[in-house]
Amino acid sequence: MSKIEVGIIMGSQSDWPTMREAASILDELGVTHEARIVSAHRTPDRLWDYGRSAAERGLKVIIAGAGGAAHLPGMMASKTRVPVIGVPVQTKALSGVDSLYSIVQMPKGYPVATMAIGAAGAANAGLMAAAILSLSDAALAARLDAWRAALSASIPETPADD
Ligand code: RP5
Repeated sequence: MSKIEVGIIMGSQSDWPTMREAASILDELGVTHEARIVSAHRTPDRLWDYGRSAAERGLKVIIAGAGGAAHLPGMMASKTRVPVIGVPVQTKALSGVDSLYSIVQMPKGYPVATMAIGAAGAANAGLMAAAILSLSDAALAARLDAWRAALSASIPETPADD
């Protein structure tokens, strides 16, 4: 079995409909990944164990999604040098602005690469992870180039009437 390169973690089962956008992009691009529920508040020991073992397990990128008081991406970045991409999950109460603010404003020393709120952010997290891995994987770089070219080709030049 090939080694898992990307860890997708999220604070709750309720984050999965958003975070599976990242998983689906990684599937399309043939990047090995795993998905785990790891809550900063409800399962702090699981967070610690995941962060402590991430590098030695060979993970190259971690995508971390959370909503509300979204401390998971930042805490994970504090625990491992594996690059962390943060996805602010959209919330009902504050539309995900709370999640964004909780993730984006990290103190100097422990960066989190923060994406847009919601599904687009999760998909872009998958693409960003693939771009990072492409730096040392020519076959993946070619697949990512083809994915990007196909997206461009799918955009019509002129708008259509309904
Ligand atoms: C956060 O609280 C999770 O990341 C989730 O976005 C939010 C709500 O969680 P649930 O109450 O739906 O489990 O920790």
